[in-house]
Amino acid sequence: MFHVLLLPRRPFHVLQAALLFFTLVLGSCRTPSPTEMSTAKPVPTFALSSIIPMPDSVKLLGGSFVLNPNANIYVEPGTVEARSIGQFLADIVGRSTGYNLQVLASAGAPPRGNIYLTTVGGDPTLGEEGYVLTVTQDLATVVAYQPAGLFRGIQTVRQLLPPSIESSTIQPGPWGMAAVTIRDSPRFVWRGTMLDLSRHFFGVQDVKRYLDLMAYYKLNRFHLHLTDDQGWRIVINSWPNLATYGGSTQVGGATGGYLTQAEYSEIVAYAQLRYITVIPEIDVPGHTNAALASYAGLNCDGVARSLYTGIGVGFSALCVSKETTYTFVDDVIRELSALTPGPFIHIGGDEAFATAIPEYVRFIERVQTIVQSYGKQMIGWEEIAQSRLLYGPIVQHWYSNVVQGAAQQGTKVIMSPASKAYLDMKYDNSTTLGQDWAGYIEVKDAYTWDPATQVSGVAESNILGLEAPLWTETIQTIAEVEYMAFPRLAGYAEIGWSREAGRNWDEYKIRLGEHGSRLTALGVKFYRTPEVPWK
Ligand code: TNX
Repeated sequence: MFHVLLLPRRPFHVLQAALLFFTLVLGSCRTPSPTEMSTAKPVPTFALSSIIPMPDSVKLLGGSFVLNPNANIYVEPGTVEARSIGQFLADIVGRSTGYNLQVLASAGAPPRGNIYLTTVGGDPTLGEEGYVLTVTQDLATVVAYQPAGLFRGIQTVRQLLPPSIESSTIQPGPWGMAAVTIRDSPRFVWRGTMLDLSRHFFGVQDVKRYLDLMAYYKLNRFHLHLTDDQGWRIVINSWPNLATYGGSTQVGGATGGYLTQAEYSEIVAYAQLRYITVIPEIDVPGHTNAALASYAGLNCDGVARSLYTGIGVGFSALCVSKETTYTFVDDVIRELSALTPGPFIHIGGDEAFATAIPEYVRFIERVQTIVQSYGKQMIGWEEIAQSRLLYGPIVQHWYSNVVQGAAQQGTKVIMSPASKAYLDMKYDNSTTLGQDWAGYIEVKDAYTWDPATQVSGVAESNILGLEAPLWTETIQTIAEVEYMAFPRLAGYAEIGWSREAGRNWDEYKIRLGEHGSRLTALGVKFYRTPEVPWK
């Protein structure tokens, strides 16, 4: 049996749908080739049915590669990053297969039966994250221009293997992959999610778990909402009370917590190994009650506020007319910039209802010079577009059309429309967690929109990509984070990565259904929407 599928870059039409069906249904129970006849059971293979986000082009070659107990992973000699990417794959595959895969060096193609990761011959036109994955009966090879592309490519390798490859305990094989050629690169450079550590605190282990799940879907931006009215979650050495006092509670009044600078750095390093950039957010001038409680001098009346454990917004404000406020902002941004290798600092700027608009505008204009002075690119929620923005900032859309003007003047936009991309919105009226002020967001609603047509006047060329924020007023545990994020986050990942013209809910929901068993193997207790035929 021999299928050739080239997807998508062009509308998904009936013929492709028929071919896909043929592949999905028959691809996993095809006639064994003569060489496989000797094995006891046929090797199941997964191809198009199992990859999220959908790659740019997939060509099924017929036949399969079987990972055997003596398989290893080969990389070019002397490539430190490729070696650590190989180890990442070896660890995952090793846990479920029980095989002891070694990462070995090989100049040129290794012996048959192995996995090969190389940047030699990588195609620069596929960009930093693009890759070509070729699976034949002999070898599984990922070639990429940059290590980031190798890392994205091995996520596809994981998804070509059976779902039980994700299990943390040894599973029965066989471990087959469909023979295939995949050429792949992302549509958008910004494919992110945000976690709110302030309303409820999540520590290093929880954050790492979230990063692992992001990586599986090829996401590359992790926005950490580190401060808000309910808690300040990162140590700032020059203002120590922020964390120790301002971080002591959370929504509902339970004990809060904070990241030490070493823990923050540990998160950044863990993200880096997954080719994910961390964007720290310090939300100013509103959403600052925790800071106003920690230091009386940040208040215009010089009186420290009480700690806040409710879920209201818009009531707090730094005293924008006091010089102390700018010393504070400068110190915080200086320390955060030094800890953050990524080029971005997010300064919040949303819902500053307790600051008069002209003062807000001036405040943001001054803060941008502080961010600039530490060599970082400023990001802010869409409200900052009211200010005269210099130095090429990035504006994050969430609710209004205020970004239109800025976009038309060349400011880049991240799309996080609350009614489509807020992971804290309930799925439907039976969801017990979450909020509903922006509406319910069922899994289909989360998938069926396009960032490039969401706000009129904000076109594809104005957009860096999308980000799905998870606000945690109602979310207390990592299991609850996972329930709200999955399966919607897989859909956002596909919106960010795959070509719009090839996206189609009826086709996607089949692949998502197949990911039910993958998410289960990963230990994710996701929302089993009735819209999807789960496996
Ligand atoms: C609006 S979106 C907020 C957050 C809340 C969220 C709850 C944005 C920039 N601000 O402070 O947590 O709604 O859904």
